[in-house]
Amino acid sequence: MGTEKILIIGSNGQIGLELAASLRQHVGYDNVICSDLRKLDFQEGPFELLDVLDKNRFLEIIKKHQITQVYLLAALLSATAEKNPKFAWDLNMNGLFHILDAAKEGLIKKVYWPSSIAVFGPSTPRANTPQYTVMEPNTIYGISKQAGERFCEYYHQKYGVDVRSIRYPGLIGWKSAPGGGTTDYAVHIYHEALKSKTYTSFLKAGTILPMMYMDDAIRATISLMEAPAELVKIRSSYNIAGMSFDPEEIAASIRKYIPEFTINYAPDYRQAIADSWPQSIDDSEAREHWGWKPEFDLDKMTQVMLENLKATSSQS
Ligand code: NAD
Ligand code: AKB
Repeated sequence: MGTEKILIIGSNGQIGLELAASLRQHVGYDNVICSDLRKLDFQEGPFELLDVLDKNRFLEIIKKHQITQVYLLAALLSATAEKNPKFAWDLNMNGLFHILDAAKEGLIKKVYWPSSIAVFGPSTPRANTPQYTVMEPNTIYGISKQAGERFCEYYHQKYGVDVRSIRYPGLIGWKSAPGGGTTDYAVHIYHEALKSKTYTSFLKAGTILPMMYMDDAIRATISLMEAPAELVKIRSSYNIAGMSFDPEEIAASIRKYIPEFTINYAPDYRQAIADSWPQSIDDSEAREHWGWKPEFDLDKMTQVMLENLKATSSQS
């Protein structure tokens, strides 16, 4: 990957901030260009303002920096997308088309685009959900991810585009604030555990969802992007798994470090979204094809999350 020039689109989000730091270590600081709708106060390194829906600006940036790879992270997540379905479809699909078309025209060599467990729906088997199964998503976010997967595979088969993708479960990290996702309760709970020792969950007790610590997700992403092309046998998107838990279990894990922590429940519209998703994921193909293996379980993640959030809040 030594001579690659990488553009991350949506680099200020939960994944982007961590991915940018890791990629800069892999390919060199100045070889990773971050881009987003706004510049952050603490933003360091090469950065461009970019709305991914502005195709001309995107083309200008890839030309200016001689970009070889694009990581497309700009999207509306599940909860936010339900509030504005038409815009969510526009952003999630047209952003992807701009990148895939540039790759089809030979302007960039490789594309990373994340899918989600949201591609599955209420008719999917919920336990140990296989790579290939019934997929009838009933959220606009899931529908856009499902369509995106089909287009990624189509562009690979018809035009030879080297596009790679992972169906992330709910991702949990301490470096950024929770976004507009249904699984984001599992990020927020750690912040509240430290701040007020109590948390009101918008998902009911017993709502088991697949989750993953951010470091594992970033490692999986870079490992898939660095894998030799012949090992990447799935060009829609790969299932990967880390852990599965419900709000009671994450609360119990937090109580190992903060014994007085309590959890309450006030389920809202996000409950229906969570109820349509799998509880656990079978990631055999990712393990077999490119050697995926998670490193974090729930308690290890809780320890790292609480330690780092505590250290960050004492600095501010
Ligand atoms: P996020 O909401 O934290 O970040 C998205 C970033 O995209 C933001 O910084 C936002 O400013 C930027 N953005 C929005 N519209 C844009 C536009 N028009 N042009 C340029 N930038 C724009 O999301 P995230 O959690 O970092 O997720 C990134 C990707 O990973 C998304 O495709 C999401 O669907 C996928 N994903 C995330 C998770 C998760 O748990 N975080 C799980 C599955 C899949
Ligand atoms: C969300 O909850 O929308 C995301 C996801 C699982 O795609 N975290």
